[in-house]
Amino acid sequence: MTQAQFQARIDADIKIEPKDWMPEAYRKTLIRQISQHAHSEIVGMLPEGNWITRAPSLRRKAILLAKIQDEAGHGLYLYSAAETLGKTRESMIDDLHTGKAKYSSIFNYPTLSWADMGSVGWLVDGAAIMNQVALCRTSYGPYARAMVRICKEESFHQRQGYEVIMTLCRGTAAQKQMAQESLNRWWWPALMMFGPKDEDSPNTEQAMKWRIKRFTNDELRQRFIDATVPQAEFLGLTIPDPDLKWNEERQHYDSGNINWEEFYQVIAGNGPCNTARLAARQKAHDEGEWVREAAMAYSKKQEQRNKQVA
Ligand code: FAQ
Repeated sequence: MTQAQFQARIDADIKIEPKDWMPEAYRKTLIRQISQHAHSEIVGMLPEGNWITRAPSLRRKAILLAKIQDEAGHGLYLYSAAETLGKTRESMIDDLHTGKAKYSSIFNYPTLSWADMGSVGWLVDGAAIMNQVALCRTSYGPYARAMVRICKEESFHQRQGYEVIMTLCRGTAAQKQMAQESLNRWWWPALMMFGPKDEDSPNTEQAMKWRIKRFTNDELRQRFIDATVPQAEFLGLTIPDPDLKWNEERQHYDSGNINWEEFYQVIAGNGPCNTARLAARQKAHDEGEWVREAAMAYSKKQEQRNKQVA
């Protein structure tokens, strides 16, 4: 197949499957994006994991545990999708541990109060879904199919986060203040999740041509702002952006400038929790070695048995 024939398939919205011919750059872009996405799901378990022992009731603890387990599942579907492109899971995980591969900037911020469990669900899962609903129509089949299932779970996550915040907003003045303080800290990092401005995004143009991305970073960020502002108003919370204003002509909210210096510092490894997150991942990986060995030994034994039967 030629590059032109490949592009024609993409333009006709025919999904690309693992054994199909694809340009090397398409394969590389997908491995980069899907593995980064998988790492984000796995590292993303840490900020919430920090609150399992301190959830305020048994019901909240059960919900939080289930949500965090869902994120582990998302990571596994995504690693599997990336493996279909020819990269092994071990090498992806190595890239994460050595700092070669990125994961979402958002997970380098600390979770300081119970309200942060609400903000992570409402804003972080909310931003993730805005991006991921679009990815259900991405051009690579295994990635698109993984996203369908992930989105179903993420929408439950978003709602449970909103419900945590709503409960706090209907509580005492101190609880409402806790929700506001949390929104103040998470709003801007949530907007950064969508990536750099379109004009500064090196990968967007080609990814749009290949229909890996269906919308640009700025388009999705705008959608998120437009969807979230009325939710904050309903809660009686104030979004920490004095420049936020409905623009009648554009039929969108205008918003203030993102601190891009902060974003680039965080993705360069200098965010508040980067070192702690990677150390926690590395420790979990080292301590899980015996589990991997046992699982491999078991599957080898099964293989031998199957051969004997055959
Ligand atoms: N953080 O040219 P672009 C979740 C990097 S899942 C870190 O615009 P692209 C679920 C980018 O990789 C959240 N790095 O790049 C959950 C590139 O660097 P590289 C994760 C970022 O790929 C919830 C460079 O900057 N979601 O939250 C970020 O076209 C709650 C230039 O950027 C996904 O991964 C960032 N925010 O667009 C779990 C969705 N933004 O690789 C637990 C899939 C950009 O060239 C709890 N990914 N960079 O060295 C995507 O849609 C895209 O990859 C973008 C970035 C939109 C993230």
